[in-house]
Amino acid sequence: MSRMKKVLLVFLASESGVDGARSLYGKADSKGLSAWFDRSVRNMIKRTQFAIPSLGLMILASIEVEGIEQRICDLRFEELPANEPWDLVGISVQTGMSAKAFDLADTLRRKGFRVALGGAHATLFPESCRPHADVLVRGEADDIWSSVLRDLRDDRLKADYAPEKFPDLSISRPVNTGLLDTKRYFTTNLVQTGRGCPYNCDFCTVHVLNGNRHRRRTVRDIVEEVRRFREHDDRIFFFVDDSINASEEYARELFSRLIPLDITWFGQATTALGNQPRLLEIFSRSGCRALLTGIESIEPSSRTTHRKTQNRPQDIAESIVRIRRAGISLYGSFIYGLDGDTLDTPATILDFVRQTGLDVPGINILRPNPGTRVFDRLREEGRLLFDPGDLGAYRYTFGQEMLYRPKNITLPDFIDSYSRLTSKLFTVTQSLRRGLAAPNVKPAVLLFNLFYTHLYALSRNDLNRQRLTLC
Ligand code: B12
Ligand code: SF4
Repeated sequence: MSRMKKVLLVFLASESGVDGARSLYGKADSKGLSAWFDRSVRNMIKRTQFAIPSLGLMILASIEVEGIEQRICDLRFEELPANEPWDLVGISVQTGMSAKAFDLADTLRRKGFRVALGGAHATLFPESCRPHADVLVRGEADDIWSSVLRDLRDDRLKADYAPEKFPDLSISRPVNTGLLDTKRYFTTNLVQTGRGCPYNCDFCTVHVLNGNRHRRRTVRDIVEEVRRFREHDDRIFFFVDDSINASEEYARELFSRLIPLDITWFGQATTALGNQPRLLEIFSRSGCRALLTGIESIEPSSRTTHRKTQNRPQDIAESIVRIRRAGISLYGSFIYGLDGDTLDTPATILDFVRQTGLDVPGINILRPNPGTRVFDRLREEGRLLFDPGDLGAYRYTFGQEMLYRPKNITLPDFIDSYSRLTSKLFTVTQSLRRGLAAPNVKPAVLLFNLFYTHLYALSRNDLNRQRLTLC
């Protein structure tokens, strides 16, 4: 009988950002007390806040094919076990980390391993992946991965795999969280109820990657999954959906059925939730403790230009107040630097944060990610700061680098105003105040704010370094 074939599924750490921000100028590698402090905070941020496994790789690793054995390697926590005889190494590639993924793929191939590339970047830019891969998998791989595994087993691997259509999510595909080292993560309870988004925000790729139609799993399947996951890990659940309240009726049914299970959970929702009182009450009763919401902009002209047209701006503030009143803490994510923004925008954001009492305000700089409409438009307008053909240059950082020229504000003014905004919002005193005022999970809100105080200081330093080269 032929031997079991071994497959390793690899998740990369991002250079900077949620996996632990570090200076783009290498300060963390220097010696001394401040470098030690930066490294310690970085590790704490990684461990306490974003240490969650990749659901995509959990799904793939749970697919059972006779003759194949799969393992997940999370490079945020472990070295790649290159001394073992892997028959195929699958790497999940995101655009901002594509350069790093390609380096790893090239090194592994030089050592004689076969490499499969998949994930968001392989779907959006297959041609850029091809020179670095033996096998290229485009799209959502829930079904097609079993074909890859069977072909590997039968020695007939092809160079290209792509599903003909999006997977039907109403089919049950049990995920096995037992494959993970639970202790590494603050939770392994990641659940996705649906995919696809009917909106077309021009800075986002979700509607491109997962389609414009919202596909949903069955409520029964999810309730069973929650029960099963809980046997293995009784910590908090994270619903990774981009907007968990996208379909009110569906969400009402699902979370009503979860009430008796007595879990606690957090997720991502639109502020429309504030106008869905019955759902809000069900969320609260089913154990929702915190939500992330993409406010993006409160400048009407920016919202229209970037096609963020759902939810009227005037309703957003009232919605936030209602959600917080229901006992749910809110992380509100803004983007500064949109095309309708001016030097008055930071003051509007500050007022809005004060007025609504947002628990964690996340202030992002517009990031034109390759594959988005805004990237194409800024390229046409000659406003990108790096070679648009060099996709790897558009790396992910924590607000540490300008990638484009804002429309109405010069680069130096933009960097100054962004820096002033984040230094006003994030201080130790403000963090304590927000932590104490949070309607729920006060220690987590406090920690988030304190970490952001550190991260935005790093962002200011790096932006000011970049400014010297730009102006
Ligand atoms: C939860 C989440 C996180 C979590 C968990 C990390 C993670 N990557 O799983 C946290 C908060 C940590 C996070 C961090 C980041 N994230 Co994030 N995240 C998400 C979110 C909301 C859901 C991810 C998810 O679980 N999806 C469900 C699974 C089933 O889908 P999937 O991961 O895409 O996997 C499927 C396919 O892509 C494919 N596949 C994936 N990998 C592989 C590998 C192989 C070998 C194969 C064959 C197939 C394959 O098959 C899977 C099953 O169908 C998505 C948005 C979204 N709707 O997907 C953004 C998203 C993935 N994140 C994104 C970004 C930018 C980031 C950060 C870089 C942010 C930052 N500035 O630091 C970091 C990167 C951290 C890291 N090391 O990856 C972008 C990626 C964009 C892009 N074009 O590459 C997305 C798409 C959001 C967006 N709106 O643009 N994220
Ligand atoms: S930002 Fe949110 S609402 Fe807009 S397209 Fe992306 S997932 Fe949909």
